[in-house]
Amino acid sequence: MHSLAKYNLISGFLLSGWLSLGQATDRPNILFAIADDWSFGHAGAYGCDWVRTPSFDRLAREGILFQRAYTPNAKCAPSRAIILTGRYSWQLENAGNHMTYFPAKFGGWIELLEANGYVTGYTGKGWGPGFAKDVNGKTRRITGTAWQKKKAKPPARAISNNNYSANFADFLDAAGQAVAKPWVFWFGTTEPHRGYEYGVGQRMGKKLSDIDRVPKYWPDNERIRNDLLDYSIEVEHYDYHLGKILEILEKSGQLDKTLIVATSDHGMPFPRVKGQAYEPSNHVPLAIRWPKGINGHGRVVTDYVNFADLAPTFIEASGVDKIVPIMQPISGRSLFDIFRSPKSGLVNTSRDHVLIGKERHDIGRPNNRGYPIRGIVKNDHLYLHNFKTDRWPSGHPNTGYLNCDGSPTKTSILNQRREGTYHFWTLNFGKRSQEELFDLKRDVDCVNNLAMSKSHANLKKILKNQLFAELREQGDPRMFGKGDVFDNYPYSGSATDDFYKRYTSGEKLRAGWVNPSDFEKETLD
Ligand SMILES: [Ca+2]
Repeated sequence: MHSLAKYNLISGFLLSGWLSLGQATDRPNILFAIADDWSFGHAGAYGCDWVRTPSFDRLAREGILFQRAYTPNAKCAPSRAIILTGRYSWQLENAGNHMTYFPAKFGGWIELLEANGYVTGYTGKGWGPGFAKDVNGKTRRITGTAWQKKKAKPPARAISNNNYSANFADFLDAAGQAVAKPWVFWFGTTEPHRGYEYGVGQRMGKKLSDIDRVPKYWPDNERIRNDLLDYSIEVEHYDYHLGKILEILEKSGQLDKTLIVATSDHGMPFPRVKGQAYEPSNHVPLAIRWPKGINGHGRVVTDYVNFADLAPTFIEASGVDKIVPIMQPISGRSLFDIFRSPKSGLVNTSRDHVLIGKERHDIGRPNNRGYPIRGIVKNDHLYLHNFKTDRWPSGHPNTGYLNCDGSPTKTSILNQRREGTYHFWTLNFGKRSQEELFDLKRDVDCVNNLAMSKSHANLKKILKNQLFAELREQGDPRMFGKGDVFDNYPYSGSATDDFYKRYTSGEKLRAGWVNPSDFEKETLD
């Protein structure tokens, strides 16, 4: 369906569902399980051996596994804002940025469901980093009421002591007091976000040789393989608590009347993945279990779906038919067509592409600027348009490439350049040409740019035209010469505002997510 048409369709009233969910007693509970920085493919259900995810695999086996689910924006705050509002990040004003102020006018589906009789709660990480306040300046409960009291000794240093599943149990007990009310719970781990305990993967019995392949954009060495194993331990921590939560639901008899969505906000916190717009950046794991609402089980679906589709799905499941005045018009499409179909593979031929993009993530470029990109993934090709090619894609070298979390992998690549080997540094941190085109079937790592290939000229033109036409329909300021608005929104972190100017004029500033050695002393170009 044309995006403008679906915009109108969902703006005031949602289509009534295939299921008869009109009565309050039919309304499912909703569990939204979101890891922080977990990449597509790193789950048993996707054929991965070195990251063990039995709980996620169970959801896939008893529900639907999605092979082509994407976040339109691969950074925590904008990705989560898309999930909450059903709008693309370029339709969310300052909420399209990272470390920002969430405009009060963009209500989310959890607030909508709460206003319509749901009990809502979350544990761990909800939306952020940034501030979300209502029109009166009061902090919004944008992912519900916080349940954070229960703590547990973490299995490794740098893993949170939040006992996520125990906090869910507390929530469920309290929700049980609210007789006959359905609930929404946002289970958001801070794993596998960095930092990691170096070497914990090997300490827990994994081997460097367990990793089947290292992507072509990183060197393959011991340090990086350790970094990958340490990441896997953190993914497994998310999966462990997901499993505990499924047990709690099963014991309470609520498992089958709960719509469960398990995913991650974007790809892993490694160079060229998180914060960028390549295939591994935006492609996310997604499994959905809901026996009462999904036709069949164990289905593997290859339709292109994206995070803007989640809000309308949850709203349709809840039976709420009016999103105004809480929410603004939704751009995504409810997944109910996929739920009700018995098919695996491609279910709906009109779900043939997704749009991705980004504006300002993090800090540290001159004049608080971001790195704007828009892109489209269609038929296993990715077209990217970089709007400001004079800027540094992963952040300015002199301020530590602040859109890339500090890590053994990052240090390894930065040190290679300092020792005279530029190949990996160029791929991960170097400037880019305006257009990039990748054949994802042959080049999932996106290292072979086909944008200048004559035989791909026509395909590039078609993808660019479709991308820009849809963005114009969606009102993207970047399409109307007004994209710099994203660089001018205030930062929510005043301590690091105007970082570049202050740091380069000698002020002692800290940015805890990078290493001191990430800051280049010399001027690079
Ligand atoms: Ca994240």
